[in-house]
Amino acid sequence: MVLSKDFLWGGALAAHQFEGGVLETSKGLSVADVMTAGAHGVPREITDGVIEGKYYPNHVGIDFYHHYKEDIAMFADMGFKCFRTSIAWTRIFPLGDEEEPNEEGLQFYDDVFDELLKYGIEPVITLSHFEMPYHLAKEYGGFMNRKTIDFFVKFAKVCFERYKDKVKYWMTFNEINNQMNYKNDIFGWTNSGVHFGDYDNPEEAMYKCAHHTLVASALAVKAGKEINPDFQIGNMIAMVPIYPYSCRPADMVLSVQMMHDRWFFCDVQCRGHYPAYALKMFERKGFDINITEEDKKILAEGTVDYIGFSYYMTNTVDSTAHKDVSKATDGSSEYSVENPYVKVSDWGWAIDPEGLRYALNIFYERYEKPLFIVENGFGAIDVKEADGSCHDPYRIAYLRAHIEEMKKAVEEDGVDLMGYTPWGCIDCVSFTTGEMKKRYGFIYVDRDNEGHGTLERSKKDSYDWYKKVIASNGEDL
Ligand code: BGP
Repeated sequence: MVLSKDFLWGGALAAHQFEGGVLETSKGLSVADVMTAGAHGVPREITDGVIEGKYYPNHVGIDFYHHYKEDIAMFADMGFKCFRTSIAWTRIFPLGDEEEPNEEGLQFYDDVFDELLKYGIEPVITLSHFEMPYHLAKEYGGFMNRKTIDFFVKFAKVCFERYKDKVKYWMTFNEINNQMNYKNDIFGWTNSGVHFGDYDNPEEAMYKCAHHTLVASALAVKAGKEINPDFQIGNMIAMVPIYPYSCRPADMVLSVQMMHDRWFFCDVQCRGHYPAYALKMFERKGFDINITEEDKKILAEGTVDYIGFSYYMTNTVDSTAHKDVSKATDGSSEYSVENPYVKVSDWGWAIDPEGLRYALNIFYERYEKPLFIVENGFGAIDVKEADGSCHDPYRIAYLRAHIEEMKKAVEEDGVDLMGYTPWGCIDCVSFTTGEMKKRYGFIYVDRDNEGHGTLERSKKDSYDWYKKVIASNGEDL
């Protein structure tokens, strides 16, 4: 058997994409809650927080808030060993700057974790998955303001204390490095509550913000370890490996430089200090990031135990290309070109299973820390047939091919891999489009973009397939 017997098979979601219960509970609005749904080719927009009379798919999501028992029973039936989700920051601190946490929100997650543990499913918890309280973004300027560090750390400590005997695996910020794509407003907004475009120098603003987020992450890791030394606290990186388009030396050098965007946050979170290429770049560009001696100490003391990462696709760069990418959501850069050797999904995301093996290798070579694939999957327009079935062979093919490559990384390359949680294990609202239409689940949920549907859950073909994969610990694909 290639994978260890305690390998963490499961699925992943995020509170703002599936819980619902946004308006009729004591939850406050998050930065994600004030974003409109886009559509194929139409980007999401960030509103001024006035949401009355408009329909936002994520306000209802798939109403996990009221269906969690039913959904967790299905996860258990599939054999999940773990389930990754986030604690909505705004359920615990609706505005973000309150003195006391909100008991109703805390109780909801107690109930969810108890239900998971009843079936022996380990919760894997992201503290912030694009869910900063809107109030902190609006009134404090999100992570541009050092005060937000304190608000986040307080939230983290409340969660660690409350759930210290129920949750062992944590992550601080989801896809913390997304904001590197500061030209597309939705990434700065969801990661840090900031419109980088409003600043004279958006890139410098992004790095300032990044620094505060990194300090917040390190302080949370330190606090968590003090509360329970057995906690395993990781980071979460969006890994879209960059290939050189050709063996032209300039393409190779460009790909290495562009990979710095993938490594920047991870280097600090794993090594505890800023890498040389970043310090040099700050100096070269004259960026004043205000990294204090105290900050350096915190970063050194708050390194992560493991690396969680998402992997959906790779990206290819050509040093002679140049295009506008201010609305790109497919990890592409101004030098991106099509890779002639891979196919793409309906959303233009390159389907590249070997890229996952490559990603696992470059992470492990660089840090030698345990890795956890906390997102991977295939977004598609699924069709539910009249008899209730849903045939998704494309999803099975995608996941099968990725699991095969993941196993090679473990068996042949010696990578230390903790687990695998495919994204959107039950249908949910897409992050980049804000729609229901782009589905990832093993479980179909009857709900459309306009809010119609019974919310009834049903199994797709991939449901039984994944159940078999878990039962055989990845042997029967
Ligand atoms: C990641 C996010 C998730 C998620 C996933 C799929 O970037 O961490 O929140 O949704 O991508 O993206 P999408 O839903 O846009 O297809």
